[in-house]
Amino acid sequence: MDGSTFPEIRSTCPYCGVGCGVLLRADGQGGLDVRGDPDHPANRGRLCSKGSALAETVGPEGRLLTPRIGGQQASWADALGLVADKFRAAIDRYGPDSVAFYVSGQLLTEDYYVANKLMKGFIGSANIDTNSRLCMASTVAGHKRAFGTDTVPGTYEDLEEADLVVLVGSNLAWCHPVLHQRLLAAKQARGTRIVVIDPRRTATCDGADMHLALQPGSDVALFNRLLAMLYKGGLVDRRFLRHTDGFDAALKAACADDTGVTGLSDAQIDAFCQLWLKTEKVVTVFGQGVNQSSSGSDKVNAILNCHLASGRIGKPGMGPLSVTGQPNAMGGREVGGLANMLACHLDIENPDHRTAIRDFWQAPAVPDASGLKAVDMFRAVGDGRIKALWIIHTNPAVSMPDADIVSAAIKGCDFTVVSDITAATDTARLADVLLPATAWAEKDGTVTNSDRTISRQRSTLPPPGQARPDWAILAEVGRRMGFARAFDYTSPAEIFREYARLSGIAGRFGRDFDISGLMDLTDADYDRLLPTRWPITETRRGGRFFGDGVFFHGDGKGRLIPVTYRAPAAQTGPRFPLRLNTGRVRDQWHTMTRTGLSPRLSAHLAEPFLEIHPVDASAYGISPADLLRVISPNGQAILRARITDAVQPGQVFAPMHWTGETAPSARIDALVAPVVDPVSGQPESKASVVAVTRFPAAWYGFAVSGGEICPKSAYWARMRTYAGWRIEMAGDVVPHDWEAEARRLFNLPDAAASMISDVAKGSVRIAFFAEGKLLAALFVARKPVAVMRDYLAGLPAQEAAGVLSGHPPADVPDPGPVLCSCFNVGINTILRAIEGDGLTSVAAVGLALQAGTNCGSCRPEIGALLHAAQISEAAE
Ligand SMILES: Nc1nc2c(c(=O)[nH]1)N[C@H]1C(S)=C(S)[C@@H](COP(=O)(O)OP(=O)(O)OC[C@H]3O[C@@H](n4cnc5c(=O)[nH]c(N)nc54)[C@H](O)[C@@H]3O)O[C@H]1N2
Ligand SMILES: Nc1nc2c(c(=O)[nH]1)N[C@H]1C(S)=C(S)[C@@H](COP(=O)(O)OP(=O)(O)OC[C@H]3O[C@@H](n4cnc5c(=O)[nH]c(N)nc54)[C@H](O)[C@@H]3O)O[C@H]1N2
Ligand code: SF4
Ligand SMILES: [Mo]
Repeated sequence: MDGSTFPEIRSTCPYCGVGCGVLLRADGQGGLDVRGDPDHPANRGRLCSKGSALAETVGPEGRLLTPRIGGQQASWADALGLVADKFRAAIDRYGPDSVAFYVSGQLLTEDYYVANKLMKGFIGSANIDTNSRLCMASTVAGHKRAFGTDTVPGTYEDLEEADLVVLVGSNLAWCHPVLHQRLLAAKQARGTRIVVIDPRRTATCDGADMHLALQPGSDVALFNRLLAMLYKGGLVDRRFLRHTDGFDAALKAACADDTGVTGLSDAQIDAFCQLWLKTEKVVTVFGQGVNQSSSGSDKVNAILNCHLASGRIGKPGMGPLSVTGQPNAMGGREVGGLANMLACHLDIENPDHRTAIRDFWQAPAVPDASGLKAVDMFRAVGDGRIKALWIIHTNPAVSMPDADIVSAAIKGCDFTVVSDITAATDTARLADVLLPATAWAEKDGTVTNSDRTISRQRSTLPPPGQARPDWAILAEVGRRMGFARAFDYTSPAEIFREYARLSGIAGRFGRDFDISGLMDLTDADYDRLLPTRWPITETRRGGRFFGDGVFFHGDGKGRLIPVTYRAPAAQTGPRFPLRLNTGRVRDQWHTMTRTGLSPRLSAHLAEPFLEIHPVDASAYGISPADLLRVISPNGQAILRARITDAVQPGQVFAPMHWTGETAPSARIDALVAPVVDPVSGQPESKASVVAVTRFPAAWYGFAVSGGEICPKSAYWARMRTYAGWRIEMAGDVVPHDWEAEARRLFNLPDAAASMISDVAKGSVRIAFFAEGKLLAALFVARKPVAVMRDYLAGLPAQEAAGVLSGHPPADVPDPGPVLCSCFNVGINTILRAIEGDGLTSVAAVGLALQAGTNCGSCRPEIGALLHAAQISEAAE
């Protein structure tokens, strides 16, 4: 069939919580055309670099195609029979709390609903927790303390109506790029002021008016000062405060707090507070710099206190806005995916809520106490209390703090099931049973984004192999465990209707989450469902919360919570002098199982790294591109040094994305201590303590290859390219025969080789050819290898006679690392245009090179290059 005859299907991007609409068209050969949906309210046609590259991630590569038991291919009947038997046996022998599910904010609502119903209603335990514990738990706890429910008061439109937007612990430019573009467009249109509060200078700072590089963990003290200033400035909204309790106590705590801990000058703090005070329409956006902290819930409430005290909440252009990470982090919270919640924002501690749920599900048992939260759950796996564990749609062997201990716990568990789309992940390698799930483009269901908008994901591609949707796998296990009627679902629409009906009951308890207006959707209605913001009832649709002063605590009032600064749990000292911050890069998604398949996305930052300040680098004798050994009390890593003043002295930053599959010595969570916020149970992923030394490499290597590379060295990190792979390596022992080593590395025992070596310099260069075309090339040196990587990465399968020089022929300029991944434009190309043609604006760079003109995700980085060029010109 001609590709153009396939219909265009509306769906939602499977990455971040912005929840952009996409239009998908199957190309008839297993591939997909993807464009932004101009009618989706979240993005109105825009996509970021990750969304634009979705088509490169849907192929068959790496997919898990059949169930496996003990590594051997198995039938669905055998695999599911075994799962049901093992869970049943553990429950019968050790009780319902001896089993656990660890699930994900990337599950669709329908998948999530079934998992939660099976565990909390039918197995009768609350031991279901989710990776949202590592992500949104502090926000959930903060919202519940202040509002009585986990409610996001505002909407995305508030960003466009605000006059001041404060971004706290959020690298919006890289992590929610389309929302960031909406904000920058608003700035251009109406002069919105933007303040970034982040210990690190990020791409988000490039579009900001003010950057407060506070000390890690000190946000509470900063917002406490703001609360005190609101009071002193007479800006407390007394009328609104009548709808709340706790102002006096919160103010007292705030006034006693010490802003010295922020490391900011009084002038900086003053400038920020004055801006806040004099601007009525303020939105405070907060991300993981707030949540992933041992005082995360207090940080959230410190922010909410200021909005409540000034009455700036739930009105156009005003309010706190927690940006969710995963596409369905919100849906998971709504559905009760956390161990301390019931479905539809009902409370596990409330006997009436429990009874309502039990009656609705006709469930044998609903637990009356919270289950194990993620960190405690994996502890219980480790010490044998959990006998059977099912991990769905998440990769905890990489992403949990203390990842080495978590991996060992999973490995040691009596029985572990992993449902994934990818055959080889760090977690899948530890499973007893592997179950193949259908992936994003193959499945149907709904997700809720950061502003409560529910959107459909719609299947566009056929499932490969024997893959099945997550809800169907869960329901089948439910049936096999003896709950035939409760899990007799045949479609996601049916699950959604049941869920919408349950939310109506929650609504009658006065809960916020009520989508009962959707409970009578026919299958056809569900298929057609347009993006809709909840609540959705007979009397109410979407809108904002709390502007009217109505809250969800028993007395109908909101609460200000007294909070005071607490330092991060781990203290730096002589043994571990540096504070380790972790987070994300622009073009990779978490453990890279999908974005890592895209050559386009893999070209932006091709290696794991540690950002370290020049002052620390010189104190530790570190030069650019050195490899560093990074040690914490919990584990260690080897990372490439990036010397930059984007981080402060005494602080270092590393990305979270690399894994045993991509760079085994760079799994950063091996170093992160499993300390949590006492209220939310969320781990402190951003404030570990480490020591750094040079890794004493005897040799450094860089290689490109058209085929798989099988590295064994102490350090390696590999990435996809259009021509195959590229890899960085280093070792502490020099192989005695480099040609033999290279043949092994590339699995090319017989290929024709050409080689240059300079024994005195420790330099070796080997290339392998077949029929005049390059198969693979290896470059080795005693120092970090100086070759033009981005040029070499394109050479496999080309006639590349000059490859061993490591540089392009003189007339071909080196583009440098890719900055604009849509049009494949490198940094050097952009710099040459800025300098050579005297370009002074992002728009001019776009006109000259196209860079930044499609998805726009690289525009902040182009801005930074322009800025740096202007500074250096001024200095000349
Ligand atoms: N490209 C990309 N985008 C993503 C994802 C991805 O993997 N890749 N993942 C998605 C997910 S699940 C999530 S949760 C979001 C996360 O989105 P963000 O929260 O924006 O991302 P992070 O990089 O984790 O952290 C944000 C910032 O917090 C800062 N920070 C660290 N400590 C502190 C502190 O004490 N105070 C303050 N104020 N700031 C601090 C860090 O320096 C960092 O710049 O991104 C989503 N979007
Ligand atoms: N140090 C540090 N650690 C962190 C963070 C940090 O900032 N710093 N951030 C934390 C946060 S906020 C988050 S959200 C987590 C994310 O961490 P994870 O959830 O562990 O990371 P992902 O790579 O998104 O894992 C998703 C898995 O699901 C699989 N998958 C994809 N589609 C499907 C599907 O449809 N069905 C099924 N069954 N499987 C599928 C993928 O192949 C992959 O293995 O990491 C946390 N860990
Ligand atoms: S901002 Fe990017 S990653 Fe997030 S939903 Fe939109 S296209 Fe997907
Ligand atoms: Mo997240």
